[in-house]
This record gives sequence, C-alpha cells and structure tokens, in this order.
Amino acid sequence: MRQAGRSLPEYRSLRGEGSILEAIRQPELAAEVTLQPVRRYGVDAAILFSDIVVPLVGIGLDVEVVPGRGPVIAEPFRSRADLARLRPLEPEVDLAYVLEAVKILVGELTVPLIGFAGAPFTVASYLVEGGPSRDFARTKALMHTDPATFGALLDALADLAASALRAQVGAGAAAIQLFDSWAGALSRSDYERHVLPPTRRLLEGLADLGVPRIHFGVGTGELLDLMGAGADVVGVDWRVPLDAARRRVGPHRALQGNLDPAVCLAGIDAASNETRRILAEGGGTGHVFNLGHGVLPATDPGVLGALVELVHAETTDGRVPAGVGDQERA
Ligand code: 1CP
Repeated sequence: MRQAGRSLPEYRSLRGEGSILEAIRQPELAAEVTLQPVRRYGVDAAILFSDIVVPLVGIGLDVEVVPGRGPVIAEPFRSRADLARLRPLEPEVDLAYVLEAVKILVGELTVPLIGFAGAPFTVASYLVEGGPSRDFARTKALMHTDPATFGALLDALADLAASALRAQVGAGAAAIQLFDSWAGALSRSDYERHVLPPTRRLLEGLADLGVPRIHFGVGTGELLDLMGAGADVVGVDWRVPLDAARRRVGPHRALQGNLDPAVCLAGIDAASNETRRILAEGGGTGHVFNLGHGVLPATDPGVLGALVELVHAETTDGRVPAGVGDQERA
C-alpha cells in the first residue's frame, strides 16, 4: 500500500529533506524508492513512487506537496473560467520522467508494477479546496451550485487520469489503481449523480489495456457496489468486514484490503490476529490482502515484514495468480 516506504530508514535517508515532487522527477531515484519496500518485505507487487498530483504538475499547474500537510494548489479552482487551465495531458512529454521510472522498474522487478492515478473527485477536491480538507465544503458547494462546471471539471480530470494510466501501462505497468481516497465524504446519491458517471467512463475506457483495474477508496462502505463499475478489484477499508463487502460488490470482482493501518502500531501479535481474521473473512480466492489505507510513518518495519510472511504462509500458494505478474506481456 501507499507510503510503505515512509516507515523505512532507507527511504528517509535516500529522500533527505527535499521536495517529494523533486524526488519523483528523478527516475533513478523514484525507481530505487519503489524497490525499497519490495526488497525489504517481499511483497507480491510494487506501487510506483509518484503522487496523484503529478499529472497536474505535468500540465503546468502550480502545485506543491508541503511536508506534514500534503498537496497545495497556488491558485484554486472556483469557477467555470478555471476550466481553461486544464489542458490535455501529453504523457510522453509531460510525464516523461514517470514513464522512464516505469521502464527502469519493469527491467528490475520480478513482481508486477502497479501504476496509478488520482480519481476525478479526489483530485478535484485538492483543486477546489486548494489543499487537504476535512469537510470538502467548497468542493460540495461547487457540485451543488454549479453542477455543469463541476461535471466538466470531473470530465477533464477523468481524461487526465485515463491518459496518465494508459501511458504507464504502455511503459510496462502490469496493473492500475485509481485512488478515490476521499469519495467516502459523499452521500450515495451525490456519488451516483455527480461522480459515478465520469469515473465509470474512465475505468471502462481502459478495459482494452487488459490489465487489472483496482478502484480504491476510504470510508466508501456505502458506495462499494457503485465503485465496482469498470473495476476488476474494489478496495475496502477496515470499517466493513470483507464478507459484507463481498455481498455488496458481488461475486465477479476481487476485493482488496482491509487491515487498519493503525493496528500495525499495536505490535506483531495484535496485527497478526487481525490479519488472520481478515484472511478468514476474505475467503481466499478473489482477495488481495492489503492495508485499508497507507502505512503510517511510525510503523515498525518488523511488523510489516511479519505480516507479509504470515499472509504468504496462510494463503494457498502465497503468490499472485499466474499471468498477473507477466511482465513480458508489456
Ligand atoms: O508508497 C508510495 O510512496 C507510493 C507512492 C504514492 C502514492 C500511491 C505517494 C507518495 N502518494 C500516493 C497517492 C496519493 N497521494 C493519494 C492516494 C492514496 C491515499 O489516499 O493514500 C493521495 C490522497 C495523495 C495526496 C498526498 N500526497 C497526501 C495526502 C494529504 C491529504 O490530503 O491528507 C500526502 C501527505 C502526500 C505526500 C506524499 N505522497 C507520497 C508520499 C510518500 C508522501 C509523503 C511525503 C513525503 O514522503 O515526502
């Protein structure tokens, strides 16, 4: 899961104090940071070291990732006129450094590389709020006062994500993950009316890539069935047991999750017990074991290592199914 590296001393020493966007711009460095948790833990897949705001930087927006806070947008989006600032992405030019990191990684990894992008709603929330938010008040206000502008914004961000994801797969990524981290802030009816259509179009439009499409959210228990649209795998956080999630998502999609990252701070015994419960509730086939959200920086790497071993020991073959990790295909 995201930010596994943050808990690692080797990550902190390699990254130093510089800006994360500066680190992402250096393909060799980004590749090395991606590899660190794979080497240390022996996980079954790697997630590219990048950030959901990178495509925004690519099209020329003034975005910074402020340490301890997150992405901050110099000039937030508030009205229809701001749509003109969202030009189409040209991945080969605008994301050249990301694609270079993907190519380096595909040559070095023995497990699949997951490419990713931010989902339209979550990225829109940063653009409209100007930074991280608790209540998403401005975003929701725009959605309700000017649904046409909000819809056009989400459409533009869906196109941005689609071309970023397509380019990552073109460079060798073997799966893609769409992060709608903050969709859980929405009522079911608002999600269905304003967010589902562009998100579904984005995911369904990537079916031809032939790679697994993972759709991730936090606090999205009441949206899980809707989030299955166009996805092969639906992320579930710790609030919903996987057997209940299975009933909501149906039999034809895999589930990903759902250990509470905070439990990893409670030590190996507590985290192992929770992991066993989740494996039992996940029911084996069609479950990708993962945390329900990102690794917390204070996590002891020893606990994560023990959990990877436990999951490998307790699952039938302990590895991703044949074909999923087939790097040659790319
Ligand atoms: O493990 C990894 O490093 C994978 C790379 C990765 C990914 C997949 C990073 C690096 N960011 C992301 C995605 C991302 N970025 C998401 C979606 C997934 C999730 O919900 O966790 C989101 C919401 C962001 C935005 C973001 N970037 C935040 C959250 C702020 C908020 O609104 O609460 C933060 C703190 C960042 C900075 C960031 N991005 C990545 C890292 C390792 C960090 C921490 C800062 C650093 O190390 O410099």
